[in-house]
Amino acid sequence: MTTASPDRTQQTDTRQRFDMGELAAYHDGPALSDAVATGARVTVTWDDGTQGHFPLLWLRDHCPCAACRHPLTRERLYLPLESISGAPTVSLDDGILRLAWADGHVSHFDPVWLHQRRLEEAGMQQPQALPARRPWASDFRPTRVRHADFLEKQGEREWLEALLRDGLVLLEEGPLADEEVSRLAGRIGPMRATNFGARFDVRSKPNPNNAAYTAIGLALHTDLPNWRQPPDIQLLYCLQNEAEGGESTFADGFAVAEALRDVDPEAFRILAETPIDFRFQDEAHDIAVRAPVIQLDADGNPLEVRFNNWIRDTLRLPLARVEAWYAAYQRFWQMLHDPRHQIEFALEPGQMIAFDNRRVLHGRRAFDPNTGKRHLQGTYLDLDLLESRLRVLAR
Ligand SMILES: O=C(O)CCC(=O)C(=O)O
Ligand SMILES: [Fe+2]
Ligand SMILES: [Zn+2]
Repeated sequence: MTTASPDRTQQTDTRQRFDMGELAAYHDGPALSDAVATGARVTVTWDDGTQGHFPLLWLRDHCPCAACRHPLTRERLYLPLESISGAPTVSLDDGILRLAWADGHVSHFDPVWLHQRRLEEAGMQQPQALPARRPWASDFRPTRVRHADFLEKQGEREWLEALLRDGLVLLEEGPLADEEVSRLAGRIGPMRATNFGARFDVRSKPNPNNAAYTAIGLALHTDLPNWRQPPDIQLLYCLQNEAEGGESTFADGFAVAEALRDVDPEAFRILAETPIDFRFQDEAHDIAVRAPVIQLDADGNPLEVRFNNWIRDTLRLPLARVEAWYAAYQRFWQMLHDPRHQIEFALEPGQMIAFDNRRVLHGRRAFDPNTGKRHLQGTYLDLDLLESRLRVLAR
């Protein structure tokens, strides 16, 4: 430890650290014009006129120095278990907020970093804006991104944004190459494996353990609602689609749930408040969960739709509630399959459809395997990694 101008050394260090990690959000923004300690808080004023109030323990907890946040992993080291004794000395040091704590520790805060984290009286802004979900309008058509563009930063970003916003996006003009779906998925993150494998082939098979592996039509459904956490994102890459039939169908489960709430609030309430059983069984597995068809978040907005009639298990409900549950299910089923809500198109070889399996339902028309081949390759991804990828691309 040197005794010569420790402040100056720390200041230089601090600047460097502002380029890193938690402080990476070092964008343009207002400068600080004033900072004062007011009781157990620090009140700062930016030169755009905004003010922010930060409790002392919050500031101490967010100190970006190398002792409080690991300089390599960028993870927090400070543990906020002690109350702050004594007010810090508050000053502006070349535009940086400087707090000298009573115990001798010194913290520096970047003005823009602080501005982005202003604490509101109620509610909080999201840490980083991801595309907001947008319900499908009646004329909704999926965004299309060319395969060659997806391989560039800008195209991949467009693809990710459309997928997060609409819950569905179409990639096109891709190669007719085995495993192309795995290569594309690999750009985002590791494939999410299930009891059907990490990568699955959709075609009519001799001993199917799943309706998808036959030639029958598939009504709208979500995949694997019998899992506590069904896969978030499904990718289906079309390699062959010459058979008659086999058109793909999709519906925005959240938009239709909201439409159901409008026209039949009681049906909506029943589907949201009644857990039912989902279960898949074959030689090797027996995977089951009890959950409602429409799951709501803490604000009452749809968070997840579980809809798959093949693997809906025995309906175990109190006798008095059985008929009303079926009526609600029928209503939701009809609305989902209504042409006003359901879109339909044939996937072309070289196209890949990607969709949010916990929001958007998918299905297909029956096809006739005697008229030609139909072959899709599919996999799943976690939404966390899509969001991660978008944040990384936005850096
Ligand atoms: O054959 C299709 O188009 C879709 C099959 C399906 O539902 C699935 O693979 O999850
Ligand atoms: Fe499916
Ligand atoms: Zn510190």
